[in-house]
Amino acid sequence: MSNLLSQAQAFALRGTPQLDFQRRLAFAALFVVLLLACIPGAVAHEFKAGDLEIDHPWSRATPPGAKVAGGYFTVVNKGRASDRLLSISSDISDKAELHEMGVKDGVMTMRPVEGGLEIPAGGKVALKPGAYHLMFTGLKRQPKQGEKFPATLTFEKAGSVNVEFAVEGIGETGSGDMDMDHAE
Ligand SMILES: [Cu+2]
Repeated sequence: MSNLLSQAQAFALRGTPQLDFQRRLAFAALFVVLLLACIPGAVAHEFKAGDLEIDHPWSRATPPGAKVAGGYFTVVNKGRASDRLLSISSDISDKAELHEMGVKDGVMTMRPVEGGLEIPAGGKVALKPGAYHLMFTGLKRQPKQGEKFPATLTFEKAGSVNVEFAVEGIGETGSGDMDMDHAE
């Protein structure tokens, strides 16, 4: 018995130097991958439509009874011509609008963007809280944290592309769209 134990110890000791730098690096990399996988939204997902790349569409969980939810993503235009985001649709809501934030009479307001949102050639546009964003209005159900819901984005040149919005935590940005006045 004690002989077996010492054999095991000897084996373990002999094994230790084999955990060389490369192997430690591999373990460290694996650890980082696992860590990222545990953080909601940290793993990016992207979609392509022609020269456009749509990075990490995400939304937020909403409180019970909420009628609107925001939608955010970044569009990168790798082409030589500008394009234009014209419309958005999703089964999760009656309508989806493109909004921009602005200050009117000292009050933050949101209003629909007229004529679509230009995505300049070689440029990128970020839809994010406090700036351009999508607003899913007339929610048919509440988006739940951790799920993904499908939506279709339609661009003037690149056409329609199906994407999935990853739903993140309810307090993901601090400044909620819910607090803002919607100018109709
Ligand atoms: Cu809005």
